[in-house]
Amino acid sequence: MKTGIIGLPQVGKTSLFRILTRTHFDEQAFSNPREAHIGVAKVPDARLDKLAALYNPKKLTHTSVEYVDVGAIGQEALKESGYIGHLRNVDALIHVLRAFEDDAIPHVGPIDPLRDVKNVEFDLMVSDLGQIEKRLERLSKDLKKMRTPELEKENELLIKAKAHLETEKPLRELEMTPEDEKRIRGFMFLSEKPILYVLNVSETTELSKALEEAVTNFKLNEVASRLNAGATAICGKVEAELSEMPDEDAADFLSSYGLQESGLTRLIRKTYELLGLISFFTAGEDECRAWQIPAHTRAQQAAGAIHSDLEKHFIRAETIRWDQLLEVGSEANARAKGTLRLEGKDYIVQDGDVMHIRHSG
Ligand SMILES: Nc1nc2c(ncn2[C@@H]2O[C@H](COP(=O)(O)OP(=O)(O)OP(=O)(O)O)[C@@H](O)[C@H]2O)c(=O)[nH]1
Ligand SMILES: [Mg+2]
Repeated sequence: MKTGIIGLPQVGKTSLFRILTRTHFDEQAFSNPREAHIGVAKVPDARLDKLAALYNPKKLTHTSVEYVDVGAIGQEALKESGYIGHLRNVDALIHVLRAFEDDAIPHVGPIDPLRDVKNVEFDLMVSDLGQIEKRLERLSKDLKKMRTPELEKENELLIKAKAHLETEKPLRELEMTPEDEKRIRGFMFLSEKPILYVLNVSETTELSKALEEAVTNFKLNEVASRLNAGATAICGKVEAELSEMPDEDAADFLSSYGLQESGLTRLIRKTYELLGLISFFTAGEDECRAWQIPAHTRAQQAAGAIHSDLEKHFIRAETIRWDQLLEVGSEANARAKGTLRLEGKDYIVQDGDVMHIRHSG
């Protein structure tokens, strides 16, 4: 699962990418503005850390998400096949918005994140519209030669999508039947991808308050409440300093700003939600591990995330919520107390379940 980092020029996309993925490229790698940077971020999970404290495993494995940092967005960039190709391939978007004051870093006009949201959204929609028009032209030719039900349905769907875009609404706000969703997936439309608006705010002494109130203060509540959208705030400058510190110092540094966790942790967690992912755990002395699955996955498919054999030969999943397991101290105790559940293949796995898959063969 990949998340693309987009935004206007010089808003802090690459700085954010670097601290998210803790990648230390040499400057050379960043010299070509059209080159995409791809990196992986470990998904922090305090629940998994607590399980690890109980089991003291030889190995501890978190889940991860991939980020792609592309150059500044704009109608010109969106005409380049390399640029657009990178963006089409992501599953969700993070839109970084300039909200920090710094006269040394130029920005088009005054600081106005809501205006920037609208402008970039517009560019995404124009790009999708262009693609739809091309496909519709092709379809009208094909339909003259041969009318098949599938072509007609596609034609109908694209006409609907076009009308929707023409009212200046992104495709992520278009409600579709599951069949149409499947049909539209192949186009990888940009305005269809779930989006998280990230305000990059100035450093202040009362940063905790500033971050909490940023979405409201910069008037993003409305756009963030729309279908498949969300918003959060981060202070890139503070995060950059944090990422250079040893963990002990980081905790002190955070509390000096009145913060409990790094904005990065929050941002990665939000990305996870945006992608519609949840985690279940396997725990033991050898390894404690988080596994990522889409929300609403059945137990048998979830077992497949661990190994395809476990899915094939699935019998039952011994299941317990992570905090219940911590409370009783071991799976054996949980079994004795009756809190360890035996779930069948159709059980919908919940975020934070600890599972032990029983299988034949
Ligand atoms: N004051 C301040 N400056 C920042 C912040 N984040 C980034 N910058 C500065 O803004 C400039 C641009 O940062 P980048 O991270 O390269 O921005 P970008 O969005 O990747 O830029 P392009 O890829 O060129 O569009 C750099 O000089 C950064 O040091 C921030 O939170 N506060
Ligand atoms: Mg950049």
